[in-house]
Amino acid sequence: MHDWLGSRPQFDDLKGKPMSRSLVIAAAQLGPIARAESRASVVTRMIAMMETAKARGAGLIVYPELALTTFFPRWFMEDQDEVDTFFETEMPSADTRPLYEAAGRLGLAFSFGYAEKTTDEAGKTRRFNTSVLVGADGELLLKYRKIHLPGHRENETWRPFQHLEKRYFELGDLGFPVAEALGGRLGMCICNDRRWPETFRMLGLQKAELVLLGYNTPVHYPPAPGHDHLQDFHNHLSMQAGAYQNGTWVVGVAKAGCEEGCDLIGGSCIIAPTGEIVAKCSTLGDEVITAECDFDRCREIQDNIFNFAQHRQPAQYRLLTED
Ligand code: ING
Repeated sequence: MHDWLGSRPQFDDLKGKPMSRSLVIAAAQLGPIARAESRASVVTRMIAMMETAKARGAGLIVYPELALTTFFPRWFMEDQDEVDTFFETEMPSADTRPLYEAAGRLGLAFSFGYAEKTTDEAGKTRRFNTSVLVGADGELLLKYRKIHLPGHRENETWRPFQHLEKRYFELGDLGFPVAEALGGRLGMCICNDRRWPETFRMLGLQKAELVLLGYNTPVHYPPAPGHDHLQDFHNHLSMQAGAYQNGTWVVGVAKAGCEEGCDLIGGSCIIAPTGEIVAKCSTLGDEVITAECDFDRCREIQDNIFNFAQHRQPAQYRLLTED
């Protein structure tokens, strides 16, 4: 019997680090949010899922993109005041403070997406599709603003529903940050970002060990209706590839179900650095799944098949970053 343990090059020496950098992660898929549903009602649903996640030993819970309201880019709205009713001007706010308080009571870090309206240092109003990672103590650990904004800017009446993210949000201006948090190196992206290999590689080049993302993905894609039956496949294909090709855990969380007449895919899942789905939602409603994620398993990929220092050839990829 070959002594594999003796002969195999040992992964990184973890001297001085905790024996195992494992974290139980909960993916908290949200079912539909009606246009008229209050933020307080959604927060109540989110807190109920925090309780469930805690009962299963989770230390982190991940919610979808734009988790506080219905997916409003599906409608053309000319009145900016009406559009702004879907945005948050402060975080936490009176509506979301209960979420922060519950996280503190339960000792849970949490991540969620929301529409951010802010004022920059020049006093200009800015609007982003944003996600945050918050520690159990309420500390902002990481913030990301969506870079790949899909859809279009004008009302395209041929469509059964719109997808006006290019109209309502600006290009994210924070890059693809990675933070040391919860015992690992964490990054975030949002929805359409997951379809672009550049997103995961930008995080992988910073040695991300966990990528958190939320999504609102309609089953029907008006420009290519022949692909509607492939939405679940493309969802997992994108995230599994991103995980494997960069040796990182990926948690992808849906806003799911029939929301204001628009069917959104579910399929929320937790994916290992090998690309394997280790936990997956099986409904289109509010559903919590959990998995124990060992950050050290990233070494199996990052130290070998995708050891960038040994095998990657950036001088050959110049085309990738040309405009
Ligand atoms: N939603 C969709 C997504 O990228 C989309 C938009 C759907 C693009 C289907 C292509 C095909 O999952 C968001 N919010 O980006």
